[in-house]
Amino acid sequence: MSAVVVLGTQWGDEGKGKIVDYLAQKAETVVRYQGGSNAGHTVAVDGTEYKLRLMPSGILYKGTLCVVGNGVAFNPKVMLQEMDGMIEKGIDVSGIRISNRAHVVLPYHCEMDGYIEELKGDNKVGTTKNGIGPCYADRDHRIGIRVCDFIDKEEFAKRLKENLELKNQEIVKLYGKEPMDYESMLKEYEGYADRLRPYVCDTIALLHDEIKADRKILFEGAQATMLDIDYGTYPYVTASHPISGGIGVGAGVAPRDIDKVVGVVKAYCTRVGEGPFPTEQLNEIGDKIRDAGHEYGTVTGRPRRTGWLDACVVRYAGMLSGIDYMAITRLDILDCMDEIKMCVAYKYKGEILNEIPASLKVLAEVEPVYETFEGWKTDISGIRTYEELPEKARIYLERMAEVTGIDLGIVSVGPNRDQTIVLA
Ligand code: 2SA
Ligand code: GDP
Ligand code: MG
Repeated sequence: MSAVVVLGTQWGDEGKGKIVDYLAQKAETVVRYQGGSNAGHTVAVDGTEYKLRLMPSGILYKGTLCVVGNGVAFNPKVMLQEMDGMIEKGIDVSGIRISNRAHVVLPYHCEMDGYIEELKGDNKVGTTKNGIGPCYADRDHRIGIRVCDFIDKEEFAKRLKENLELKNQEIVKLYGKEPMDYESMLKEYEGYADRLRPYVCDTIALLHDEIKADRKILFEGAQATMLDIDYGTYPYVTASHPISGGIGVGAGVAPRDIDKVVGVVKAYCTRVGEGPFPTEQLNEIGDKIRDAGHEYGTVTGRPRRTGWLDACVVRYAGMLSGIDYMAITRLDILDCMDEIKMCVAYKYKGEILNEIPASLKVLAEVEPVYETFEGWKTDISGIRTYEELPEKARIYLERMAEVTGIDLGIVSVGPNRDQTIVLA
């Protein structure tokens, strides 16, 4: 087994960072293939928490290659802040490789992300304002600036000038805001380019060499299936493809070279930002889960919306990404619950639905069909084998596997590396 994918099955923040870090012990290369600094992956090692945004979660193992693929919306400023933070903590960053084909997030993307949201008013997506949508939109309009152009001094100066002239028209005329200054932006970003140049390469060729050499590669999904631009709850989605299919376009690696897909499933469900969430609990249960789980955005600090596990969504994720097994995280957060519910089907106008509705109008009206489980009401964070888990917890997990049709592979009972149960 040489290429493994780890991705989110819900609306993000499932604990992908922890699972990637756990599996990265055996990996030689960890690759990000989509998203950008909107991601907030938390890894806890020996009591220290690392919050990673653009940096692949393999960085904490010495000697691991950490690849930022061509599908990533690459923010040089955030990358350098993260690198500096790592260096300060004594972590080696020499394994970072940045794709020369990735699109660069520039300050006007972040500004415009905010302006567009403002203009949308009540219809806003609830973005992280990291410029992700505007950066990918420029790629699709074929005016984006790629890393290969960014590190080419002459080319960058020229392209930034052309782009900023265009963007300033939009900023002033459409959004009624102040134009942005070319000279200072050029100076600042030329400085970033100078520092990042040594890390830039053709990551497609690099990954193909790795595959040929049968080296162990881990692909790290950011955001999650229900935030996929095509398969998620559009338009309340991000602008990339977190599903396993995103690897083809975001890293240049063909489907046949993927050996295993791991779907990370939070034992309950959260969402940050706007959009439908059928199992949301806008009540004291939701508050209890948020408090127990400290559910606040890693990047923005926003309180996350909380609710019961939606097995329909996880089953859908399994289908879309070909998930081989689930890594269930944060089971320990449910320790305090008297009873736990799981949505096993959707009802719409009295009928059971067989698929996730494309129409948000329908999705907003579906009625979750719940099964209720007794809570185990005991601290499971110190348990290290599946057999030792309370029977009530095992019943819940096994029903999850049954309804989703996906095997259990890992159960996580705490943020630390050792709080991980691997099923035989
Ligand atoms: P964007 O910024 O354009 O990608 O936002 C579009 C939608 O995607 C959601 N989104 C996320 N959802 C959960 N977690 C994310 N990362 C951070 C975290 C978020 C944070 O780890 O907590 O700090 O708030 C993430 N990134 C994007 C976003 O909420 C919009 O619904
Ligand atoms: P990601 O974006 O999917 O990587 O998830 P986040 O890092 O945004 O949020 C997950 C949070 O849960 C982080 O603070 C992790 O350290 C933490 N975490 C991961 N797995 C577990 C677990 O099994 N139990 C507990 N209590 N925390 C966990
Ligand atoms: Mg997160």
